[in-house]
Amino acid sequence: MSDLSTLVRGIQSGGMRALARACRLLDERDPCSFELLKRIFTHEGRAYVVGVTGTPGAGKSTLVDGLIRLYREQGKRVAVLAIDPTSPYSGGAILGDRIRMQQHFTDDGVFIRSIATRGHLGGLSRSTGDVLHVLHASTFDVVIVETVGVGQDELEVTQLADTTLVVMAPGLGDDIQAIKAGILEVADVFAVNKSDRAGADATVQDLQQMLSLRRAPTGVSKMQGHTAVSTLRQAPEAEADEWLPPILKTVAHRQEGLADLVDAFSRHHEFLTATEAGQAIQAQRQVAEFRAILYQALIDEVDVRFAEQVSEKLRDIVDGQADPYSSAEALVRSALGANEP
Ligand SMILES: Nc1nc2c(ncn2[C@@H]2O[C@H](COP(=O)(O)OP(=O)(O)O)[C@@H](O)[C@H]2O)c(=O)[nH]1
Ligand SMILES: [Mg+2]
Repeated sequence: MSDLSTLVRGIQSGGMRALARACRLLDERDPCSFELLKRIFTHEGRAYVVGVTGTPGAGKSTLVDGLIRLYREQGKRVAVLAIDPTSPYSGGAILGDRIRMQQHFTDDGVFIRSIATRGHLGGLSRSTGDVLHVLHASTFDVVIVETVGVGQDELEVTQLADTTLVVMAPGLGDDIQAIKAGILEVADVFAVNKSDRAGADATVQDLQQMLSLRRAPTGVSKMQGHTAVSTLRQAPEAEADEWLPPILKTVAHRQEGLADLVDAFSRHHEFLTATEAGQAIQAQRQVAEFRAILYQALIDEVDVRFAEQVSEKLRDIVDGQADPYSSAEALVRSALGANEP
């Protein structure tokens, strides 16, 4: 397939049209997308992936906008995946109009793509993962994945990131709920955005307290005197092989605190690559990703090769001739029995 080879070369050389086309193939679950993913997969030169999540209105998109600017000033090539298709980026809200989006960012060092949350039926993180591999194969230094809110889907998507930034803001009132939704567990760095507003310090304190409670069973003594707020270093109480999420104050639209954020990202990236604990986290992510890819491949194969048998079984179940458990067991046996590894 020379067409596919052209596409692969286009992706590898960072061609925007090739990237857009690859994303479209993945979106549509085109039959050649698996082949494409096989061909472009790379262990080398992967982009560093930052996931950005947090309550709607906290300022995620504004922050992402500022981060793009900062990384571009450093000469880095940046890709942004907006899981929320309504995310407004500077120059106007783009609502899925990718052509217009690209024109707003006339900068050819920036690639932006929205991933529709609808129609993915729980496969959102898988399809986001596939797009990430296309970006890894391309020329980007950094990929930022912004989610719409803090639902289960979003939390799953952030697990694809090297570093997860959780954005909070004072006065939203639902920060505590967000924390309860499991966000504390996924956060590697916290930003208390809108620090130009009253209540920012209270939000920081709430977060600190939450973090110390979580750590209480194993690390009470280490948390004493823990003041990670706005410090550039990792908390000195942290053990060498442990990451304590720093809490940084930001004012996104004024670019305040963003350099410190990027600095915290670098330190977390370093933690992931240079410590045993970090490497274990990465290995665990590879396991999870492989399982997801394997299961999806099995499902796809069964859907294609056993469509008829599946309908037959289904008819028997509906007619009261068979139970779903025996039917599933029989199908799995006949599907796998043919070529046992
Ligand atoms: N006062 C203040 N407003 C901000 C700040 N960051 C973002 N905003 C505003 O907050 C609103 C929501 O921002 P947005 O980035 O769309 O939030 P998202 O829903 O989390 O992506 C917008 O009107 C922003 O201009 C900030 O640091 N301070
Ligand atoms: Mg947004």
